[in-house]
Amino acid sequence: MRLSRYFLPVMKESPAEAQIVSHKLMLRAGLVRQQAAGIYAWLPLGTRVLHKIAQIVREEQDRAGAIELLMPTLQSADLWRESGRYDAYGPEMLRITDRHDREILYGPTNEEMITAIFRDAARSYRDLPRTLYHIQWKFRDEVRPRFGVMRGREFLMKDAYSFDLDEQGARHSYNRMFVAYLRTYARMGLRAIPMQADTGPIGGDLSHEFIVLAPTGESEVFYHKAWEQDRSLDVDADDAAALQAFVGGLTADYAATDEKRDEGREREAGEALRTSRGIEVGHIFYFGTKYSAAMGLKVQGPDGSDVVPQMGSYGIGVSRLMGAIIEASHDDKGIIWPEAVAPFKVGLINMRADDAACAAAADDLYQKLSDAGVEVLYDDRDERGGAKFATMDLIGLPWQIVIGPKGLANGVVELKRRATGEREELSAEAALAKVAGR
Ligand code: 5CA
Repeated sequence: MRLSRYFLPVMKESPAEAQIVSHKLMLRAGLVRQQAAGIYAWLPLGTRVLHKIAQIVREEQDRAGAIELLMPTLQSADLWRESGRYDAYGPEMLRITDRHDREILYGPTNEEMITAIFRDAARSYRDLPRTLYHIQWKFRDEVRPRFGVMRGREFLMKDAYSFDLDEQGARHSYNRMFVAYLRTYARMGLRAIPMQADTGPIGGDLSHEFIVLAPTGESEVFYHKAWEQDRSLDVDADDAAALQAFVGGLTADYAATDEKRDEGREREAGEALRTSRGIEVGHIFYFGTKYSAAMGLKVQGPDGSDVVPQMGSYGIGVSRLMGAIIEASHDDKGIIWPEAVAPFKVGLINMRADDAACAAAADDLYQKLSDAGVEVLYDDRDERGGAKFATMDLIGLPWQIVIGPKGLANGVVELKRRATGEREELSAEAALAKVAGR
């Protein structure tokens, strides 16, 4: 992509309305623009990152055996009356009336709808177990939307729902998601700690929040320092007993949100107890038959009698993750994208757009990078070098390649790693080979 033809409105100054660094950087780097309180437009660069985050989430859901579908954002009020949550959900639910005076709502979550879809199709125990998921916009009329996309009113969520024949099966589905979540966050360069958590309006008694530690996080959390190390996620997820033992081993180390603190376990942890603030990037729930029983979902069991499926639900804050990644990975110049979610892999800078030799060399390298399948943003604008460097550092692409007249005379370009600031001079071919990973 040529920057001269792209849409990248960056801001030099920190916008006054933003309190935390990720919100400031998302506005400055041209990722989002606020349209109303807690409602954002995703600009082209932000859209690319959002898609990459969603794709990693999708790949790990698929790997865990979950099946993707897509449910609508708008739902009928009657559906929610079946579970009894229409009145219980309160003012966070955005309620709308259509032209026929029918009550609808913008979905804050999808337990009711998926239960109805499954109920109308599932007949026997052979239709179980299944886990279905979608990646769809949600709306919650939060009292205090804040921190940009961290606590929005409209936000993108991955929500999965599992249906099992019995409690043992449901725990296996839960454990599969548990490990899939840790893998998902690790691929984005994040360490998320699973913490015992409250279930709130979703319900149930087993629940974990996945928390990324950050001083600006909204939750206060408590954990054993063992969680500060990377952990192996190498386990056979098809082997229910092995998986149960693995998750049991992980959760042997204490970690809890404020609502679920356990004095006994904190005493046990002693000196190793840590306290911090954190960002909730995911939340998983096992709630048994709460929705299946209320909504009349049942299937015929192996012995011919009716079975009410056991359910769980599993959320990831896809749009919130963008804020969390930036909180975890930035410096005073701007964002430092982990390669897996970077909007482009390489920023190519021509220092002198008015110099024919520089322009020809930069055009040539741009073509070769594109041909090699490397995602590249090419700053071909007629601007000062200093402004180009500042923009590239601000938007945080993992690699920068700089072409200038002096280097060109010596047959070299400059390759810079954004994360470390490390620079080297090498031939254009060598730079191409290095960023293309061959
Ligand atoms: N139905 C369940 C799981 S599918 C559910 O809705 N869980 S939740 O309420 O915990 O939301 C799941 C995730 O969405 C949260 O962990 C959080 O990462 C994200 N999330 C929730 N509210 C917001 C919000 N207002 N803005 C941005 N992300 C949010």
